Amino acid sequence: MSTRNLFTLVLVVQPSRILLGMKKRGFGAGLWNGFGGKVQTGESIEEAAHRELKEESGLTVDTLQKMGQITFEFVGSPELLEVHVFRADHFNGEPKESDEMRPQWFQLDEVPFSQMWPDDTYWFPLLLQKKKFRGYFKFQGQDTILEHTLEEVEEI
Ligand code: 8OG
Repeated sequence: MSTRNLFTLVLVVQPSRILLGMKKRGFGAGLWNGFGGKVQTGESIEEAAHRELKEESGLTVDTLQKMGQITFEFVGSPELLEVHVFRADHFNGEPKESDEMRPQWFQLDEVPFSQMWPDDTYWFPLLLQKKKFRGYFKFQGQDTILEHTLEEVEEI
């Protein structure tokens, strides 16, 4: 039996730039990513997305758009990660460094894919075009994708 762990990921996108954070510790350390983490017992996925965004970037948002759902399998691990991806086009506050993340704006044509999770190359373009998607990636370690599927969907 495999267990499923729910995670959130929020990308703050403006007309010409995107906010990413350099992950300072833990899973994905050394990589640029959106803001997110594990959904806790008793909270909804969307509540978790707001909470993690605030904790890691200092920002709050009024509206999160559901953009995608990605399932990750890591060879040798019985756990599946189910990551719920959101996009926010407006935010309140100023990006602020946290224990976990150092935020930085990137121009949309300068997204640092070589320092991001390798699957991001596949689905980021959809997110930036406001296309909804569903994906599956099978990893060997943190660098190698053995298999993947990715489809655009009407509703997520
Ligand atoms: O709580 P923690 O920071 O460890 O949560 C992991 C975060 O990383 C969470 O926001 C989900 C996100 N994440 C993965 N895998 C991948 C991935 O392959 N690409 C991106 N962009 N984010 C990922 O867990």
